[in-house]
Amino acid sequence: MKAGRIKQWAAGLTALALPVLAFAQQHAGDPTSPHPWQLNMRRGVTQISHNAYDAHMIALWICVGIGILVFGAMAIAMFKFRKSRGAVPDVDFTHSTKLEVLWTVIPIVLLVAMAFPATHKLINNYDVRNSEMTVKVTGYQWMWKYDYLGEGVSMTSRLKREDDDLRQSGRVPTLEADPHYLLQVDNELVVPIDTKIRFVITADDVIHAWWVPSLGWKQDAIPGLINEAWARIEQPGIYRGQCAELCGKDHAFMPIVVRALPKAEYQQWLAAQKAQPAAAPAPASPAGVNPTAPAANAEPATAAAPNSDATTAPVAG
Ligand SMILES: [Cu+2]
Repeated sequence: MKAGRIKQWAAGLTALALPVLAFAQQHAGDPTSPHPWQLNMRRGVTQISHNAYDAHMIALWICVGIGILVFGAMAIAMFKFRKSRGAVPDVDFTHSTKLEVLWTVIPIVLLVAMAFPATHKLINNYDVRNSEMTVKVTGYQWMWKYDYLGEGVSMTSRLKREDDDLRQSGRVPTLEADPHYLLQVDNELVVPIDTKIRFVITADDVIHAWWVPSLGWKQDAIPGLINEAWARIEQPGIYRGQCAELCGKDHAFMPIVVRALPKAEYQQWLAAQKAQPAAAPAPASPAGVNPTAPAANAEPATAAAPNSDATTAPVAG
């Protein structure tokens, strides 16, 4: 009986300690990509993602405080005033006005205190003014099309051939052999860092959603509607994401890969794209959209990138 109770207490305390683990993980590993047993959000590489992370941490710690108070009070009440100690219930007690006012006012104050910074950050998320470039993202069943507006550069981006073959082969992929299984594409979205990029997002058939966690947002791609979002990426690297709206049988197989390059390298890449003979960028024929140039120029950023993977770059052929 006694041993069982100790076990219960141990389990309870372990559960309470989980947020501490999450806190400890804040500074562990790569902040831009997930790792096994990660409990907490990643911090990401844009101001928007940092805002989301900060708002999440504030709310988490307030919840931890409330949890300790509430479960602590319950534990004390159950332990100190238990029947075996001869505790007698107070049958005359009905309510306490003071307490009721207190436990109404405190949550209101907490909610308002959290709502103010959260609203401020949310408004900032949708402020696409003063963008330096615009990328149009169009969702298709089952790939993405990227148009660099005003540059005359377009490409489609679909699941990397090797991953597609692997998923249909019946072979079981492993983390060691295929670290980015189903998160690799033929043509990556190449963008510059330290640049306010406006994304206009739509779809051509059904509703999709463009989601790269490290950028800090997720935006629906809806046929006949243009949604906006923006990002200013702080460090070069490869950031992976996925379609986040169930869009049909291959919903799980339309990943997103963003390759952020230093400005000069991005300009080189863009120039190389423009120099390409105008291959018709029809979504039906992604093979015609120069897979060699981005890979070749992107190579230097791979070396500098914190979460780089050299295997992704040379997709050519
Ligand atoms: Cu989709």
